[in-house]
Amino acid sequence: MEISNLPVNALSQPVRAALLAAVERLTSEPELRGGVILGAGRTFVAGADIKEFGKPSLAPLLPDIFAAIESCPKPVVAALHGAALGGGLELALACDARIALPSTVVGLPEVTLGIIPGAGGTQRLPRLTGLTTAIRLICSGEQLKAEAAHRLGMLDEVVVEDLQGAAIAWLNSAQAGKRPVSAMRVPEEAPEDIAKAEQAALRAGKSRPAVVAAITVVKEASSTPFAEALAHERAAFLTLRASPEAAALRHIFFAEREAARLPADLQQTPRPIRTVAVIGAGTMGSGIALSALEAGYTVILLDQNTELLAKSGDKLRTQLQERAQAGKISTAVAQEAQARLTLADGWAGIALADLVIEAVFEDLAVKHEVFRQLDTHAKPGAVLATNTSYLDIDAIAAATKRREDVLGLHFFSPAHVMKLLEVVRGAHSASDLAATGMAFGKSLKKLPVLCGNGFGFIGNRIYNAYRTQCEFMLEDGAWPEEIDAALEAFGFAMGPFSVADLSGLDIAWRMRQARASTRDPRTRYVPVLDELCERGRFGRKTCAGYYNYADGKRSAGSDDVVRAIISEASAKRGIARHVLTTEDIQRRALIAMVNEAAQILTEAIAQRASDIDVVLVHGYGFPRWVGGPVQWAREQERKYLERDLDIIAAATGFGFVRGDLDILLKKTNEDNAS
Ligand code: HSC
Repeated sequence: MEISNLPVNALSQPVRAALLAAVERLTSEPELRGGVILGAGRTFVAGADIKEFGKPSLAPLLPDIFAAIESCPKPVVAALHGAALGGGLELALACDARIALPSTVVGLPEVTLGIIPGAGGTQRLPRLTGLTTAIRLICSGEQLKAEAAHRLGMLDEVVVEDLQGAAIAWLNSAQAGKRPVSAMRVPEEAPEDIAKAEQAALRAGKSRPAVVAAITVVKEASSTPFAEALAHERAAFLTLRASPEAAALRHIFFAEREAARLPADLQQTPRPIRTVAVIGAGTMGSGIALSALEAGYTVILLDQNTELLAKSGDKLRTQLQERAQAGKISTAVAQEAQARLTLADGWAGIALADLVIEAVFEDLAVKHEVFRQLDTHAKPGAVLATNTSYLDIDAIAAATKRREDVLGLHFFSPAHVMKLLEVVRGAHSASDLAATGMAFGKSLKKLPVLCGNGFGFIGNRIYNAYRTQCEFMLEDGAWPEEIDAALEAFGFAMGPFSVADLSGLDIAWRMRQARASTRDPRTRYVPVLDELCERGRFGRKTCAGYYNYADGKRSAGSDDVVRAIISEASAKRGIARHVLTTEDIQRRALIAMVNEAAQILTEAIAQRASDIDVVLVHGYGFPRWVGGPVQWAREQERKYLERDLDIIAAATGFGFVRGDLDILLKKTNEDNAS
């Protein structure tokens, strides 16, 4: 029985119908002695068809097909290659044996879509692995390589070749026979171990509804008859599937894939890249170098500070070794990557590079000096990329005689960890550069998002609007800890003032100073950050910023100095400080993001609304389960969005630009997938 629904053999309705028919044939035709289920193309089965989730379920349903496999009197074996995920793994668990290639990955990632396994996974997996492992795997959505899954009892055999032959051999072997997993008993485990697994899963999964439901239902595997527990699983699955959280997670799943698509005129052959030069051996440059080394590129790391260069070189070699020890890469890859790294302290070193990425100090004059050198030393046709996070790409490109080769590649820190990459086209960037930047990003296993050139591109521009609104709220009456707590309660990984203290207030201070001459004095400007910096409070690194860090951890609230600075700012502006509720804070911060997102779309800085969500979720700690600011706005009543826009318009005063909500709220074809 070969499942063929490329590219990933999702179990959409026609596939389910064909699979059930095949099982019925196996049951009824006497000459058939057993069945093998395998997937066509590059993978077994990636699960249920997520595109069907917004619509009513159509028969036959997976639980019914799996019941038919179990009750078929002849043995059925699943032959797994590529991925067996979600409903794909549940299908395999309904079979009598599971055989896989070593490269196969298996898992139940449903919680990442805001749901739980709905076709028996919560009941069959614990019968093979025990409750503690099942809780850990189902609540995290972790995907395992075949060997690891075999050790846990999820697979019967891992074979290095001839998967189909191995499956047939199993059917012909003495051990072949019916052994439905549903008839097995869950292995005994100590109640305190189960409780520990439960607590750990809740902590890691932030007690999201799918995680809570998964724990309840998985535990039933050892206490409730199979059929009854299966009915509870299905009910929980259906409730969760209909929730806004699940819709948001589906939205971001498809948005991530959509972000990779370029408009037709930019779908060009990428320039070949083998050697990458990184200019600047600081934290960002080293992180980019590490990513490129791991992806197989030859890397030249250049810095004129020879001491820093040597230190970074040593650190990179150590990091590669550590990543091999942690099993993230193989020892061979680590050794080979070390050999591909060259350190250079002079510009001549970059002559061989196909791509140069500068990651030097964020100052236009410094960038100009670098790009003048690139003009002289880089080979013709090399891509000249800047990692600037908010400067004008065209202004940077003006320092070269080859503006067409200049591109923005905005990495996020730490660059070897963060998946997001903004690929920024300048006005003069050649038409093959977008494809080159996107392909390079994908080769680093990043999530590249195409952006137009404009202050802060997509992410920093929206974050800037959000942070500015939070500063207004400081002046209006809220303390830093109230704003942080409200936004953390909404789901942000960290509130804006905690983030500012962590990244260092001096960076924002320098940027403000650089822009001071262009700031219209009529615009509302909150001087709190400048005052803090003038007193040497740069955040965590000086043990004081918006908060105190004197004893190593963040003080619960802001101290008297900070409160005095804020109160003085309010008084100077003539504001009678007043209470802002958690909801006031959340809505003002979010509408500021939404308003900026609408402008970004109008200005075509973002290709599509869903790209904005991808950027905010992956680069700025926006809660994935809300789906991003655009998805959030689409869940709100229009009249409240308009009301909130009025509130921030009044709070901002001079210079406020109201974004076009229509353009943002309109669902486009690509959004309709979810
Ligand atoms: C599930 O299975 C629930 C079950 O418990 C069943 C419950 C039933 C209960 C009934 C009770 C009443 N569906 O990622 P790629 C598309 S939930 C539809 O770029 P890769 C994807 O959009 C599911 N489409 O490839 C893309 O389309 P595009 C649990 C799916 O090689 C194309 O396929 N499973 C799809 O980098 C290629 O995808 C998961 O969460 C799906 N399930 O990665 C696994 N999966 O070309 C989700 C993919 O138009 N999938 N597509 O852009 C993945 O993690 C990855 O796609 C793979 C392949 C690792 C499979």
